[in-house]
Amino acid sequence: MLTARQHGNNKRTLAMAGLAVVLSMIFYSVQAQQLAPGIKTSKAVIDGFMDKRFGMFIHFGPVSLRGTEIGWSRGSEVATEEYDNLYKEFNPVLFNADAWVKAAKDAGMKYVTITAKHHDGFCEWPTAASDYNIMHTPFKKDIVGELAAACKKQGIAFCIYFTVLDWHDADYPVHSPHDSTKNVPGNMPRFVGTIKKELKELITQYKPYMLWFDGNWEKPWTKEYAVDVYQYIKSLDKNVIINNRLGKGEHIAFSSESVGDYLTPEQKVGALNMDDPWESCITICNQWAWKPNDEMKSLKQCLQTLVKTAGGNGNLLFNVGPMMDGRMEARQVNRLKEMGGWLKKYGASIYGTKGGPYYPNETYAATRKGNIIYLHIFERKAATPELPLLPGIKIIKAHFLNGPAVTFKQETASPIIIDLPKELPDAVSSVIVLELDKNAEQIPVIK
Ligand code: H79
Repeated sequence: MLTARQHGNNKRTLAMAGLAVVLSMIFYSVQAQQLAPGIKTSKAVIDGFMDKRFGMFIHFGPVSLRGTEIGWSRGSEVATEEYDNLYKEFNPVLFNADAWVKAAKDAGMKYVTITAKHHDGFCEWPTAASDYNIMHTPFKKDIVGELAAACKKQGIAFCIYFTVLDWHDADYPVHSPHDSTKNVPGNMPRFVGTIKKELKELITQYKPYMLWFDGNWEKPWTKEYAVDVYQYIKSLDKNVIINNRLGKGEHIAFSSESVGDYLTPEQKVGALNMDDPWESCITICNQWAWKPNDEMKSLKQCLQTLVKTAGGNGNLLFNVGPMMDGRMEARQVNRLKEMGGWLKKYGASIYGTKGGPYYPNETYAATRKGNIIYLHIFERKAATPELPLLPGIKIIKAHFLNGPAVTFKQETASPIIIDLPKELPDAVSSVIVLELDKNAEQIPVIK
């Protein structure tokens, strides 16, 4: 027998369940309007991408003849007419796709992303969609195609950067980010047709592993176009990974405006996030495209950027801008090689790991895999640094990665104390392996 009160509760429960069903139906139909079910990139594919942790971004184009910023310097540092004619003298005769890919591999990078088309509209492959492409330069070689082939040959994932805005295309309503009086009505449906044609070429000819979209913030681009293009791409290759800049909204968080698989903080290390996949894109110097004497990051800055990114559970897409002759600068290639040297020794603490459980800071970051926490020490600020305690978890053993044992003290209710030697084994980032009695990947994040 039910009491009146229980009866009331049951009624309420039923009503709540009914409401939940209705809400989930509404949610489902909203979702269905956005993306047809079953076409989202699978978790297994995204997990494989996130395991790679480190990739190379390459910003290259006729603008390297001026050494100013790609896209953005058009109509500011370089007059528009001058910028739009640079392709006529673009001849990177020392371009060697194998050398670029080797630089990426020697750095320990697992993927390469090339600017097939930046905001200036120039296409680095022989597209049938527009004459403003590499075949109309004195160079006349398919940069995208040669790079795709070199990546395949050397066993590294090949990816394509493609912006959804084009200040050069008459159909696109915005013709300058610096001068809104140049805006025209344009013809967005036709423009979207053009980019679909270009994407079809890129996807079917070069089989990219990932597409890195950009330019989504300008007004003409809408979420509806993004959903349409996402579905179109997936009809050509259901496994291609797509960053969140195909959709609208913020780079660093998903929202109802988002379309795409992962978040894209730019020029900063993303915050620790165990739920959403993310990749920070950061330049080795300051400019995306090559700039003479651009200030280059130190090895310490480069490596700590990578370690903090992995420590926050993200990937790093590290950018190089090759010179107008097609070569990457020797000093940049050397810096990348130094990063690769570190990764050869300590790569187990980066590739295929998860970030956390500690938040990265200026002194240390942590990554984890199975029963291990990799503690990355940037600086010996104290002889016996303290770590927040790990409730219910026992550290069985501690040692430097490929190195000697580390002594430590762990008590139930106080911070973990690590005994550091007078000199850390690595000047840039030393890795301590903490072997736990439980799976480290299950530990909730500790502030
Ligand atoms: O391709 C690279 C940038 O060109 C592109 N995204 C990365 C991957 C990008 N498009 N827009 N933005 C970045 C944000 C705009 C930043 C700007 Fe600026 C600040 C534009 C003008 C001032 C950066 C700094 C570009 C020129 C100076």
